[in-house]
Amino acid sequence: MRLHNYIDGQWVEPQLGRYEPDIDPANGEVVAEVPQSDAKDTQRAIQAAKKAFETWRKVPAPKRGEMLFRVGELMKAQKEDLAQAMTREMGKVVTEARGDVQEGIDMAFYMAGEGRRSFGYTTPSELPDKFAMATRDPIGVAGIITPWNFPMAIPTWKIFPALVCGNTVVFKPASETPVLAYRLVKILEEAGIPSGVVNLVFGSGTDVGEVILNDPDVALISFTGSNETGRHVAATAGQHLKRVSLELGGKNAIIVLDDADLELAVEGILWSAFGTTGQRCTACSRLIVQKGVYPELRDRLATRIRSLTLGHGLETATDVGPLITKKALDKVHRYVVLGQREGAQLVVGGHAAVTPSLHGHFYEPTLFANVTPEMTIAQEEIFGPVLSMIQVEDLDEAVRVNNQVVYGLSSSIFTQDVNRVFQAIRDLATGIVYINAGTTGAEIHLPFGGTRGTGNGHREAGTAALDFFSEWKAVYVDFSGRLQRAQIDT
Ligand code: UN1
Repeated sequence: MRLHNYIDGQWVEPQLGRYEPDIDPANGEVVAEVPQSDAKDTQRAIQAAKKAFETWRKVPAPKRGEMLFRVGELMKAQKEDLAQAMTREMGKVVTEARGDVQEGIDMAFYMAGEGRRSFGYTTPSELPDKFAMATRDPIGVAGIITPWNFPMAIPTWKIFPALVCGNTVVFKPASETPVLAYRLVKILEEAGIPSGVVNLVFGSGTDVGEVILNDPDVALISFTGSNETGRHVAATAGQHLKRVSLELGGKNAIIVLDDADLELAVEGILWSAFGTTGQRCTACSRLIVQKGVYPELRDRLATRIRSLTLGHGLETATDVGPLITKKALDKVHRYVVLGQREGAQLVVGGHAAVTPSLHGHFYEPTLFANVTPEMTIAQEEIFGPVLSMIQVEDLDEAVRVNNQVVYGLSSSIFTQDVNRVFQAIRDLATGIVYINAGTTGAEIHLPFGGTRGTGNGHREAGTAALDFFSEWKAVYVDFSGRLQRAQIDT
């Protein structure tokens, strides 16, 4: 299958006519051919979005919402097919791929409803015969730059609120997951989104991303990806005073206290650490354990990890799929080698998985014990199936360890003690906190995002997304028929 860009309502070839293969990471098969666009393609898309903004911003928000409702219906009808295409394209097991698509469906229906809400507020004026209100205004062209690990959910978190707020979109998906981006834009087209309102440009960060960041006609940038790229995005877009939302990953921890339900904790840990092969921003990569349960938890985890089945995500027996690329696999292994060199104890895993039936980028789910909070494997985001166990005395120390990383996306605590639960909620310095559940599984109607190195203070999803994708306008209506001076005529 050869994919095309979508510019001003037309499916078009990249002007240089260059294509790259999109590869199934579990078996190396070519899934699609992807356009390699350049600055000209990108500028055309930006100009189409700029032109469409003038009409789209005046379409009543409930009508914009109705289109998203149709998008949700279409996604629902194609859910299984989209999920299978996702597994083929980026490797996550199909049960999780279904969840990824479902997250997009949820976002479509939620944002469809925002078409009839998008609440502003009225407030009394300090002067008589004067009315005051604050409303949400559309902003302009939104540059949407998304990662490969949630190829459906993350684009929808950005594109749907952008649209319901009245902005138009230039969408540059990750090079690793073009098919899902293509399918999403096909659905938007089928749902009746007018020409130019959503534009899709495939290509590299240097050829396409840079143009989006630097073009003065792009007003907003919403980016999810690595910390390093995020800094570059912020610095570049900052030069142009663009509004920028960054979501840059995590080093998320699960805390297990002595009184925890260990069986439940083990389930939560396995799901959070090895689900999506550890390639979630919200994945758990640190386990902070109170000393009383440390040995038992380590042993129970080791047994369960050994029984996880690696394989193609479309096979029903598979628990853990491949990593996205060979480069990702090499990076994971470098961290594992470093962990051992720094003195951590390798309990399970620690190698690329080599079995005759697996030709993809598979890595054994890996558990380290005797990790100290300062070790590199306990500080840096690995983005793979590697879990590090740190022992602590009590909750105070657990919270300190949790908070001493540069990231602040999600955290979790397993305990039965309500007092310690509320202390944890207050003191864990992350944007998302789970009680008696793992670190993954955020729902779309709550704010998603993190503190410190995870981003730049914005939140996605929920009504927080509207705050990013709209501009507040304060409106004063004086019906006194005379000049009334605020702060003067008191
Ligand atoms: C991500 O990894 O970037 O909470 C997003 C979760 C999912 C979203 C993860 N709902 O794990």
